Amino acid sequence: MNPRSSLSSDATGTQVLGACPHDCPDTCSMLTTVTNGVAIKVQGNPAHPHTDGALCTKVSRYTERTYHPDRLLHPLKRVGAKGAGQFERVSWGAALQDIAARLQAIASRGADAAQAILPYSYAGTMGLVQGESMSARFLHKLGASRLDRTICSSAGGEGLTRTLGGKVGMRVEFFAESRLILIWGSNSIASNLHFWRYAQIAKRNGAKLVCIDPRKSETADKCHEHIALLPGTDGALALALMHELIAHDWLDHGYLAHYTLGWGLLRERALQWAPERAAGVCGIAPEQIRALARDYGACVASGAPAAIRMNYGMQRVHGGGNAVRLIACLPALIGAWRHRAGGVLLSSSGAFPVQKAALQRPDLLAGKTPRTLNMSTLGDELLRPASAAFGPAIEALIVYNSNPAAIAPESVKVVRGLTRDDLFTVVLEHFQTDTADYADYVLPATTQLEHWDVHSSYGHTDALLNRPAIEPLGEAKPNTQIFRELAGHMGFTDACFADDDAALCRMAYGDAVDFAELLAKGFATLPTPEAPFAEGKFPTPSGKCEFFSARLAAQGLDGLPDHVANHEAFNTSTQYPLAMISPPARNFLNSTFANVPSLQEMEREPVLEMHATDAAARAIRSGDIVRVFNARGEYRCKAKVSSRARPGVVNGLGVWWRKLGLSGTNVNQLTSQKLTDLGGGPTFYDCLVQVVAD
Ligand SMILES: Nc1nc2c(c(=O)[nH]1)N[C@H]1C(S)=C(S)[C@@H](COP(=O)(O)OP(=O)(O)OC[C@H]3O[C@@H](n4cnc5c(=O)[nH]c(N)nc54)[C@H](O)[C@@H]3O)O[C@H]1N2
Ligand SMILES: Nc1nc2c(c(=O)[nH]1)N[C@H]1C(S)=C(S)[C@@H](COP(=O)(O)OP(=O)(O)OC[C@H]3O[C@@H](n4cnc5c(=O)[nH]c(N)nc54)[C@H](O)[C@@H]3O)O[C@H]1N2
Ligand SMILES: [Mo]
Repeated sequence: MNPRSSLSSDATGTQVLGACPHDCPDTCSMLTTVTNGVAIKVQGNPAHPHTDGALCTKVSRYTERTYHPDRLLHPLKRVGAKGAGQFERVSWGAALQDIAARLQAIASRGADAAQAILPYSYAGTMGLVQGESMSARFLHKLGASRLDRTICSSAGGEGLTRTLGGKVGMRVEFFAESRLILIWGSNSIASNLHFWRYAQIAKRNGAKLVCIDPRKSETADKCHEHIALLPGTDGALALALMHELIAHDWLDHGYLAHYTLGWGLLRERALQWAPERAAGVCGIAPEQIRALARDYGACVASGAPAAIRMNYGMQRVHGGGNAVRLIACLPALIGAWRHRAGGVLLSSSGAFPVQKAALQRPDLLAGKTPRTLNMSTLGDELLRPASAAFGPAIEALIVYNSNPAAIAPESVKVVRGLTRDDLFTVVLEHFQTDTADYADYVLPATTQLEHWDVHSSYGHTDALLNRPAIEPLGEAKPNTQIFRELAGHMGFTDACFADDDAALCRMAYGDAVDFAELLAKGFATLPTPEAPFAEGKFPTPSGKCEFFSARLAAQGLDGLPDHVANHEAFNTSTQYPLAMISPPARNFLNSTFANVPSLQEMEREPVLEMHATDAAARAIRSGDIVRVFNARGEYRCKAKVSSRARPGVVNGLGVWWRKLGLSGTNVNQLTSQKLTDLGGGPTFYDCLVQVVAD
């Protein structure tokens, strides 16, 4: 394949077709302009309907990030103490030889000994090839511990799957035709901009937009209504909405009878949730609940399509899985699915025919069944001693596409684990992140402008291809190549370790997507139905929308969804009387871009948004340095007295690199490793704190 098959070439340069690699529902089609081998500009592809020629502010700085003076360009070996960040340059050969020898020494101790090696990766790139392909083959062959990749979406994913049957829902473009849009736990303007474009078309055509979010976000500013509920109370709100729909008979009885399972049971439960009861739990006025139910219920009589855009913000709490189940039930009550512009969308990723086994080759396990560890409890896992139940203590950690020191909960324990002198840590990175500071070896990886990849999306239903636009910088190599060469040093001779990236790109979808189309256009639209559940046909075991899940009941769990209170439920009379949420800062992507000067300038510094009454009660003014603390740790940052915060809730916008913060910490110094009700997810937004002036 010719990498730089040019769209157009003229005096200003060649344009190369690519895909934005970041963890975002939008998965934009990207054009990179290259002059004399240098990428001078990235822009949104005007030919891709969802991207519509526009990138977000942060990704429009992708060349600034790629050519950042701090880019890692050579392999590095630790020479100072763990975490001191002192390294010396070494050759690739020496680094890989030594890493292979260290891993071999662990693996050769016995049958299951390689379980002492743990990979840690997430979606630094969402690419199917630079994500889990060659890396997974390597780890399978090695017999390393497996990683349960729960850090973002597993509670919601499980809730959605138990109710609708998969990570499926409305097609995003049809939100433009909706008449009522509930934006639920999503700051779309910051984190799903290309959905927001469709919502704005609907708004201009007279649709009503309602934002359900504890924070008065940039998106809440632009909606007609904002319901500022307490974090982790969405399930109670959804139940009270059902209560009102039932009480006023704003129901599509035909839809309920034909296409749902367990209505009688759900009805009984919802009738226990009068608006007054839910309002007490949610910290809002009962009238707000009644008004929302009226708007939603009115769509039954009028036939107007009502749509819900959930995002993962609302499932980072104890009851996140159940809350998603309850919200995913709502469209069936009013028959919203009958219309292509009605229903719900949390994730569209289930629509993609990814050939996971071909990419990842689980057959290389050859009968081995290594344990699986949850990435959301990394701190505990790193500190756990060997035992019969756990198996060997973790002795080696291989990190790629992730920055766990910054993004994993309860960083005090994560950092204590990473500091262990008897832990051997390898980090594949673009930059010397907080995590890379604790590495024994840091290996320079290529960026999206320097490698091949294929992408799916969790916000639309187009597959994308990324071509390399420029040669790798310095000695950087794609993740795939690093694992390929490491396999060689380990003496792994299976033919699949010789597959090149072009071959992996073709394998990602096999025959299910026309690869020639991907090569020519950069994207290919999947053939998905316009109104997927207009006549039921849910991909659940029963084929119906499952209010009652026999599969969950069989696991001994509640077959019906319910409101599940936070682990750290809001209570003003406790030692930690404020609930802290830590949603993304608009110009960062998780911890990525936190070191890019032009974006840092926009976000300025880590802040904690506080409501005026909470600030006044503590004699805190905007600009004061505050200590935010709980039993797990302490974090210092600047207070910002702001109407974006509701009383009782403080917003610590994330995720900053620890070393760029005031005392070398960030918000995850305070978050806990407690897990969600379903899916074993993290509970970043279920976190009580106290705040005092420093
Ligand atoms: N600019 C930017 N875009 C991003 C990201 C980023 O870091 N920056 N992250 C990407 C990633 S990894 C993901 S997973 C996606 C989705 O990312 P999400 O983290 O879901 O981000 P948002 O869509 O902004 O939704 C977060 C919103 O949920 C609100 N929220 C917090 N707790 C609750 C709650 O209990 N109930 C309700 N109803 N709302 C709550 C927050 O105040 C916030 O406004 O976005 C991606 N896009
Ligand atoms: N307090 C709090 N914590 C959170 C969240 C929150 O809202 N609040 N959000 C959570 C969520 S939703 C998520 S998804 C996680 C995200 O956590 P992570 O997946 O760790 O995401 P990032 O922090 O963006 O770190 C990704 C790293 O991958 C690197 N990278 C990118 N591309 C490549 C590549 O091709 N090769 C290699 N080797 N490296 C690459 C980047 O340089 C970057 O340092 O964070 C979670 N943590
Ligand atoms: Mo995420």
